[in-house]
Amino acid sequence: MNRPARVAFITGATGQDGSYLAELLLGKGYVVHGLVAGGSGPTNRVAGVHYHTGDLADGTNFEALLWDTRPAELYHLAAQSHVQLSFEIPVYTADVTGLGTLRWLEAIRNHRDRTGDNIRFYQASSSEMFGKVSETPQTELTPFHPRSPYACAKVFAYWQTINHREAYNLFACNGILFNHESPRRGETFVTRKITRAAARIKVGLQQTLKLGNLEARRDWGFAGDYVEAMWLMLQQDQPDDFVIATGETHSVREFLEATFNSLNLDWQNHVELDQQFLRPSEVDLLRGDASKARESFGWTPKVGFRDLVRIMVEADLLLARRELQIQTLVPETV
Ligand code: G4F
Repeated sequence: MNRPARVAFITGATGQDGSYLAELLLGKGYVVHGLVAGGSGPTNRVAGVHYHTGDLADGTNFEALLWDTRPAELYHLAAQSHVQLSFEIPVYTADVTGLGTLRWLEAIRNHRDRTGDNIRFYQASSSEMFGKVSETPQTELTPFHPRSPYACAKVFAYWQTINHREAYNLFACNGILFNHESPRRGETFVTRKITRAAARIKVGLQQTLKLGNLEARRDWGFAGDYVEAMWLMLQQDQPDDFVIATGETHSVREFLEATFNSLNLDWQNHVELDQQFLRPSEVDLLRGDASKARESFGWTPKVGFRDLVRIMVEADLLLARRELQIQTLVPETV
């Protein structure tokens, strides 16, 4: 007899991580449900996923969604995830990114009381929580010193996840993920902003790229590798918290150089520094140590820094060429 398929629920299902995770889970035979915010467009939709509408700032339909879909695993990836934007809308960020997590944890707890279902919960915690770092590399034991409203909200959500584990015995895990990128990354994040602009410059669609702090250092991995770690975390016997990182750090300037060099362009001819992209308080250096994840469930990153740049540049070059073709076919009307 065939075993019934496992059911997973992903919040932020049409985001970069949500779409890679949905593909991974569908490939493993899961039935996948995804939450998307009411106003969000059809970014990164994956065929085969059942999408539902919901809002982290509301939460009134979360229990009904659990009742209707009966997931075994819930991956909470949705958030107001842009660090710089969080300085402009701090209260909204705290509500969505911080309280939004608590709304899901409470829905899962109430659902268990009603049904007996023990839904496994994954919280998308962030290396931004380390902020002004007190040691390098950062591990699960490194103290947090958040440097933005976004990071403060993520620290709240991190501890709330642990509190639900300890107080109510929920199977709840924090994945402390360092920056992870891909061709599906939003265009306002620095890596994608760079690869997208460099490709457009290459084909003549753009001349300049405005950036902020080039000296910030990040531990950049490939999003496709990182969603596998999320799944592995929820397959363990005990819930726990894990750092997911490559162990390498590079500056924004290095990412810029690698991108422009790969297209035979000199970034210095195109990049302008623009104060509006500087943050009131910055995270200068992130480099993670993912030894615990490696030792616990064998996770290691497959895509390195140079390959990540190459993958993103190739995808954005295709996009830029297509954009150019459309502009040539449809001349601007006056
Ligand atoms: O690409 P970023 O905006 O990513 P950031 O702030 O590190 O946050 C990302 O990674 C976190 C994981 O550590 C996630 F939790 C979070 O949700 C998000 O996905 O900026 C990276 C660095 C910063 O130091 C920033 O100051 O790039 C610098 N930067 C320089 N010029 C810029 C720009 N960042 C952006 N977004 N745009 C610029 O023009």
